[in-house]
Amino acid sequence: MTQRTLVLLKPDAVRRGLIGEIISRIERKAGWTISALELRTLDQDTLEQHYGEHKGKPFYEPLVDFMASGPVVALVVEGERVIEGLRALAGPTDPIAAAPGSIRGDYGVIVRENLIHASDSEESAERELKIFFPGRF
Ligand code: IDP
Repeated sequence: MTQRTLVLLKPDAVRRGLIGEIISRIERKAGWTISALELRTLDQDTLEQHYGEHKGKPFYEPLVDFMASGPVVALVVEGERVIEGLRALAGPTDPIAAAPGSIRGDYGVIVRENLIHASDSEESAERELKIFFPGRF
C-alpha cells in the first residue's frame, strides 16, 4: 500500500540542528522516498488551515506562535504504509510518553515543541499535501 504523507520538522528541530538527524532516520527506512523538501517560514493563514481543528483549544495560540517562530522543513515522504510508519517513527504527541528510539522520545521534553509533524490518516495527508504543496500532489 503505497502512500504519501506530509512531514514538518518544526522550528525547534531546525533551531537545534536536528534536520539531518531526523531526515536520516526517515531515509533509512527501506523503500521510502522523499519526493519534496523545502525550508520555509509558515504564515498565519497556512497555520490556521493546517491546525484549524485545534482552534479554540487552550494550546492553539501558543502552538501557532511557536510554529511561526522560525523556519520549518516541509517534506513529502512516499512509500509503503508511510503514514502509519512516520507516526511510529515520530512517537506520541507527548515526548515524555514517547518511547526512546522514536524521534520525540529521543529529543523532546515539552508537548508543544515536539520536533515533528506527520499526517495522522490518509484524509489528513491528502488535505495537508494540498496546503503545503498545492498543485504538486
Ligand atoms: P500530533 O502532532 O501528535 O498529531 P495533535 O493532537 O494533532 O498531535 O496536536 C498538534 C500539535 O499541537 C502537537 O504536535 C503539539 O505540538 C501541540 N499540542 C497538542 N496538545 C498540546 C497540549 O496539550 N499542550 C501544548 N501543545 C499541544
